[in-house]
Amino acid sequence: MWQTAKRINTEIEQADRILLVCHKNPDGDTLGSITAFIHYLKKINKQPVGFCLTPIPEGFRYLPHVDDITNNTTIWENETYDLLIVFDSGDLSYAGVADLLPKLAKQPPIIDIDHHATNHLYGKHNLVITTASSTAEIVYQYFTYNKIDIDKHMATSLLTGLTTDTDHFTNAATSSSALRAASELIGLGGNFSRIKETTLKNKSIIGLKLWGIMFNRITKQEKHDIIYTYITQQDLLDCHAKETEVEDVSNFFNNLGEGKAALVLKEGRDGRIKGSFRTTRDDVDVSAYALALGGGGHKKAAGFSTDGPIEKAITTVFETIDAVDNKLQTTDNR
Ligand SMILES: [Mn+2]
Repeated sequence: MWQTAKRINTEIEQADRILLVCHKNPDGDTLGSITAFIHYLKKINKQPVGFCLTPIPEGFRYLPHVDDITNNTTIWENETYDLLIVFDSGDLSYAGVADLLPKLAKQPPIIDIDHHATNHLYGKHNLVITTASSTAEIVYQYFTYNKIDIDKHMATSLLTGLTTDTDHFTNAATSSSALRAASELIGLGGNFSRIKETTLKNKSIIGLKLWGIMFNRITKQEKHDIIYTYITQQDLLDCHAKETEVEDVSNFFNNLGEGKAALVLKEGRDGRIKGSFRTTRDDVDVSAYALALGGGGHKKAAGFSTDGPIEKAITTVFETIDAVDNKLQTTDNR
C-alpha cells in the first residue's frame, strides 16, 4: 500500500498542472482532503486547479483555498492537465466528473485516494484503504509517509475530514489510528473549535422543526429490525427549509440503541428518493443493501437513490432487503 504512496509522490513531483476533484454534494471529508492537498501543492510551487460539480456548503468556507475550487465546467473543455487526483469517491460518477473527463484534450493519469469499500480502483494509482476512518486520515498518512510537513492550515483541513466522517469520534469508524491522527493534527495546530462551530453548533430552529417531523415518523420494521423515517419536499416547503438542513439526521440515528440498522429516506426535488443506511453493528453490512439498490458505501454507512414516491420507495427497499437477506442465507447454508 505504501508503495503506492511513494509512486504517487513521484508522479506529483513530475507534474505541474494538477486537477483536483472532490465529490459532488461535498462533505467535510472530501473538502478537508482536497483543501489540504491544494495547500500543499501551492507550497511546492505546483499549479493546482480544484473542481467540485456542486456548490460548497457555506459552513466549510473556513477551510483554506475553498475559493480555489470551482464548479465551472469549462476547466475541462479541451484543457490539459499533467495529473488528476480524486478524493473520497468510489467511482468517477460519484465524483461528478464521469461525463467531464472525456472533454479534456488529453487523458491525464488518475490518482484515486479513498476509503469506500465499493471503490472501483479507477486510477492509475489507487490509494484506497477501506479500513481508514476517512479519506483525510489516508491523506494524513500519505503526508507522514512521504515526510511532507503538515502546517496548521493543512491540519485544520484534515482534522475536518476526520471529525465529520467519524461523527465527532463517536461512530464505528473511530479507530485508534483515527484518534492518533486527530491528536497529532491538533498538536500541529488544527483548529478543532473552529471545526465544531460548523459541524455541531449549526442547528437552526427550522432545522430542528424538520427533525421533529422526522422523529415523529420513526417506524420500526419488525421483520428486518430496521428503523426508518422519511422527509418529503412538501415538508421542506411547509417549514421553509433547505435540503441541507436534514443532512445530519441519519448520523444522529447512530445514537439509537435499538434495531439492527437505521434508514433515512429523503424525497429530492426531482421526485427521486435518496436513502441512507447506518448501523453500529459489526454483523450487519448495510453496503450490501445499498449496492442491491444501485448505490454504494461502507459496511456501516451506505446510500442509494430509487424511484418515488416515498411509499413506493419503502416497498422497493424492504423487498430488496428481503432478497439480499435470503441470498445471504442460501450462501450461508451451502
Ligand atoms: Mn469519506
